Amino acid sequence: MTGGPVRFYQVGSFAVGNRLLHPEDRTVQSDPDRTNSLDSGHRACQGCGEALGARYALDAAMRATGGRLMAVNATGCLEVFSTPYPQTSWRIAWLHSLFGNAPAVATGVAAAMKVKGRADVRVIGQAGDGGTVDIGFGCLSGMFERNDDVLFICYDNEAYMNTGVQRSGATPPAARTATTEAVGSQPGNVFGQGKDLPRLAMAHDIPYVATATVADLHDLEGKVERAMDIHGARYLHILVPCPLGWGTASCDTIRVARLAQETGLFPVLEAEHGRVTSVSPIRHRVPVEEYLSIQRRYAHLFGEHPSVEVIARIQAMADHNIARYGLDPHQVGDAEPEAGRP
Ligand SMILES: Cc1ncc(C[n+]2csc(CCOP(=O)(O)OP(=O)(O)O)c2C)c(N)n1
Ligand code: SF4
Ligand SMILES: [Mg+2]
Repeated sequence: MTGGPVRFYQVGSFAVGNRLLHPEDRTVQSDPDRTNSLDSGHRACQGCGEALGARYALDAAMRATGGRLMAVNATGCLEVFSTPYPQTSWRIAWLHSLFGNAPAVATGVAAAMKVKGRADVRVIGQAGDGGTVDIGFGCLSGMFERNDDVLFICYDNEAYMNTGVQRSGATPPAARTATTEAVGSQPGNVFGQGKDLPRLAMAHDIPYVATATVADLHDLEGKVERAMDIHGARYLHILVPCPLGWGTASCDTIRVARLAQETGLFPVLEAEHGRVTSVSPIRHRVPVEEYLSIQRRYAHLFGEHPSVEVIARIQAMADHNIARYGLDPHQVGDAEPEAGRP
């Protein structure tokens, strides 16, 4: 369809309705000829943010590369729920190795393709937050430092979900996991500096770093397409809520991801060669309570005697992100000029 303004009610869902939009404005998912890279029938929990994020990311990468793509997967939920032997939900060339070495294996695949004269075949490495920020970090930092021609995607659900919700270096302060239980005088995960992987990636000065959430899937697709246009090491960090580990309703996956962005706790941005080039502004700024209180992993902060101090510390983290990246358009002049630079 061409011409004439399309009204909101005509646009409908990202998956189907936006076929009414101008072709350039449509999502990859609205294309009936999309790859369906991660096909239905896999064993992810209902409402799994990781399954949703991976499907959109890989379909966008397939379209951007004309189907010349290989994916290398670390161990984790995404690998386990998609490939119960002898079945697979992947309809693309896909390789699993170990929990900690996906960036190195992806580098090897890209090198092998080059040697075979098939540098047109592009490579994606992908892992959960544990596989990225903890056990895989040495391999990932090497991949960045050598500027290997790989897009590495971290699906961040903020804990080791596949093995029963243990804490990772990306688990936020105060969150309850199986290894940071809601007991004692300071329940949940400790407050620390955490591992801010997007900023660590930026510190390597690689060509492209971006963050996204499953609440804005059009933005996610656009970032994958941009990343596939660039050569060298690229990093995409996607927030993917996990209903099981976060204690959220499976129907709230998108809502909780949107709240993470709108509180400022998860800044959505792009950076090139170590400098932030764009941020997604917060449209409706909300206090962190709205985000925390719908997740059972924070239930110990609420109830009869709410942990006012802890909630205030989390709010301060959100405010710090908002000031650092200039996320609130109503709070002009707060962005640090060299955001992302250590
Ligand atoms: C060397 C090694 N240690 C531990 C494990 C067990 N293990 C498999 S997946 C996993 C956690 C994965 O967490 P994450 O990377 O965050 O992915 P998620 O399941 O949360 O998507 C662990 C501890 C392993 N497979 N190999
Ligand atoms: S445990 Fe979490 S990440 Fe794993 S399949 Fe279930 S919802 Fe997805
Ligand atoms: Mg995880």
